[in-house]
Amino acid sequence: MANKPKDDDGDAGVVLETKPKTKRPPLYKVLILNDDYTPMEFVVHVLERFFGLNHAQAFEIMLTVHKKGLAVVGVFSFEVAETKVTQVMDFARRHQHPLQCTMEKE
Ligand code: TYC
Repeated sequence: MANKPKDDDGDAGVVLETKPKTKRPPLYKVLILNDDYTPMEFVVHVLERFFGLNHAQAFEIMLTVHKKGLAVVGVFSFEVAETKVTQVMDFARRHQHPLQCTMEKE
């Protein structure tokens, strides 16, 4: 019988271990856009109601949007960001304000 070398498993040293794939899911920024018609108090209310901001934080972000044109109001998973955008857009439409809310991959 042939004398097979004991430690030759035939894999010629193939590296089988790979880096564990632990890619985090992408995050999405939710943005509020300025317009000329939506009342400031309405925007402040939206930021308190849907983004859990206190009155001072909400007022500050509203003013940033008013002056700069837009601001990021939060960063969320895709599903949560999409829900926030829908909630804000529905709420604004129901109150007949043209407020716009969008999301953008971070
Ligand atoms: N520019 C609006 C006004 O003067 C106020 C406003 C702020 C509107 C922020 C939208 O996202 C907005 N009444």
